[in-house]
Amino acid sequence: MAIVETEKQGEVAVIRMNNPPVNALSHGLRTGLEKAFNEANADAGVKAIVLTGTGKFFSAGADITEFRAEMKEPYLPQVIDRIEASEKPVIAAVNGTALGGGLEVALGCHYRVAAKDVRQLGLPEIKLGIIPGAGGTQRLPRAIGVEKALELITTGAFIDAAKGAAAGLIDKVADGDVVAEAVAFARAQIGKPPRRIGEKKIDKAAVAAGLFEKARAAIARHPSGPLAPKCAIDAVELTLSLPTAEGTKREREIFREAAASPYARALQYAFFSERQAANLPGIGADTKLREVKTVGILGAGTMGTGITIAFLNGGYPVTIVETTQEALDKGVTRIRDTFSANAKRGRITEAQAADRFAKLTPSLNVEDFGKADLIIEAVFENMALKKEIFAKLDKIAKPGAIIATNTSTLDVDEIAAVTKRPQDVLGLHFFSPANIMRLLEIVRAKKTAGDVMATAMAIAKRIGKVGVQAGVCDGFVGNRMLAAYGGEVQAMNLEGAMPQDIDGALETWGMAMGPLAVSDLAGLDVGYRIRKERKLTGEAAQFARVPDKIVEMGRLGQKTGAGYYKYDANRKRQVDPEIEALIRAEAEALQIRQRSIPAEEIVERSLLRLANEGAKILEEGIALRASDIDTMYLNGYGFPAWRGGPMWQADHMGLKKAAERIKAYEARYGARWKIAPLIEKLAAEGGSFAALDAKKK
Ligand code: 3H9
Repeated sequence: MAIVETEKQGEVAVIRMNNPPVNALSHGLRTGLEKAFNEANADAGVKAIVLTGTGKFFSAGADITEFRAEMKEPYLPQVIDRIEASEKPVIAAVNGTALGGGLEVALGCHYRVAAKDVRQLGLPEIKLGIIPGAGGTQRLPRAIGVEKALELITTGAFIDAAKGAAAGLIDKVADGDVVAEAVAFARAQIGKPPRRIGEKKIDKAAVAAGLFEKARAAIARHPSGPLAPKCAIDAVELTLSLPTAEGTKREREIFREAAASPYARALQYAFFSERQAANLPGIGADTKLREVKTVGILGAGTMGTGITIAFLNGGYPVTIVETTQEALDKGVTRIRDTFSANAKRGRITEAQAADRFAKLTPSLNVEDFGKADLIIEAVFENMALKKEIFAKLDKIAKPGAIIATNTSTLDVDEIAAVTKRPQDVLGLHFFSPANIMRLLEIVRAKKTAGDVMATAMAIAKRIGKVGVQAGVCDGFVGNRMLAAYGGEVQAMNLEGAMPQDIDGALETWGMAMGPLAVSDLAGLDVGYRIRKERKLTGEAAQFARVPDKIVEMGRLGQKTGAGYYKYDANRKRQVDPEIEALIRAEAEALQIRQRSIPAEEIVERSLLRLANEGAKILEEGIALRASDIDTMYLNGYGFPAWRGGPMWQADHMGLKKAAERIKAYEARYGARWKIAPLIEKLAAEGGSFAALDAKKK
């Protein structure tokens, strides 16, 4: 089938877009559409036009891969203006997802008939650091009202066909064949003047006073960064003063400004990186996945219950096993409470909550895992215990079952080695709270089979996680980098940057939460226990002094009302002079002269320690790509997507400069700043992590 095809059904021309996988509005598709509309408009036998897509997609919008180069004519706004200008009625038969430019095309049509099961209608450009650039900011407010449009455009949220109809975006929801119903709709419009959204006047009186001021005040820490949300609000506001043609022209200029920003490039890099992470070398689309219908989870603590909820949300029946009735009951109650809270907040319906909870089987008998296709061990971090469990699971699990450990630190090879089927064993490292955090580190042990990795990747997608492969080493990818960064944070503490200085600098830069505030949230006792087991020496022991003392003061973080900060009843953090005094005293004992560290240095040292460790991880083959590392940091560590990730940041500083800065810190601080040979090599060659990744494709 050609990229655009026209089929005549009597007096109605049905134009179909066919550009798999998502009907992105590439140059080819735009050219095809322009031609098809010109022909249909010129054909005296055609009295009305229906525009539709193929498969599950009407169109997912502009082809994002084309943003990297200069756009070629016909531009999308031109194509849409021509569609809207048509003298013959044009009806969009929205057969599936219509996003961004795809929805803008539908808004250029005179009417929209949508299939009942369409769930993704929206203008998500903001998530790519841009704004709708083909009239969306001008036509959507005219279609559904300024306030609702502003909300959809600044959040990038999707609505379904029913909500679209209620808002006035969709004229008819089709119960049956959407194209047939759109053709019937078109026939009824023949001879009537077209109804163009672009000609509609905005009812200014219906716009709440102060709407735009309020919107501007609400975007201070927007996930798309500082520019696109502001641009989006400015563009929508134009509808109050300009007619569509002029508003669209201005929208285009604002679109270009946002598109040229580093934030847009970072967000688009994040979009493609996330999808690239699912591609595992040597594992193609032809790899047969293992069938996973039922899941067993061992351990009903915080991790076990979080993981259970994630699988129940993904539609899997789960058997959860604990050793005591009390622990099991506690876990089951937590799961039930989470579903009811989600239902109360309107995130799921009561029926969905009941249905998901009904798929849970609590048990005290590990033998019940005999029927499970996937078993995940989520007990506490202790190698001897995990080995004992895996030896037992080896006897219980059916042949071909996948057996996973949720360890965040332990050697998965060593765990796999106690079984007679190491090829079926891998790490599935969820992040707490496991039902919410998107990252899933999929740890490939030496003997893990390819089909087990591919199956884990597919399962990650089904349960709404971003799966990224990691190899076996202490802390895998994410936590190993975090350890380096955490060490630097402690060093800066001792050097004179107080917790509020460090968290403040990094939060102003864009991190969701500074590292010390995160530690307080997670609980300081976890790290304390790990440090005590490891019997640290040298610099690591120095860096442990402040956090260890804080724990020994009984300050375990938010849960005890105090950690690096004090917390009030609403868990709002406050600077604590007692902690400042403790840090000063420790620095004095270590004979470290304190100074005030500028915010730029705090940010630079944090980022470069992350990237330097990331480069070592990449060179060792523990991570497959630099973009995989960034995907982990964006989805598991609160790194702002509009900043791309630590590896992206090093690339954009320029690896030559990054190498110089790392060496300068090495000269000042010694071995912990030893430069990663990969950075040194790439810097010397004028290379980048991005170029290195591209070679691997
Ligand atoms: C825009 O429209 C600007 C206009 O206002 C103005 C212009 C002037 N382009 O996610 P998936 C690829 S901006 C190119 O795995 P799903 C994707 O990379 C755009 N490629 O599937 C992947 O490739 P691969 C506004 C795209 O079913 C494959 O398609 N639109 C695009 O889980 C499958 O994707 C958006 O922001 C694209 N637009 O989810 C929508 N979209 O297989 C962005 C996808 O090689 N897209 N690809 O890895 C999405 O949100 C999801 O892809 C979607 C499907 C929900 C559509």
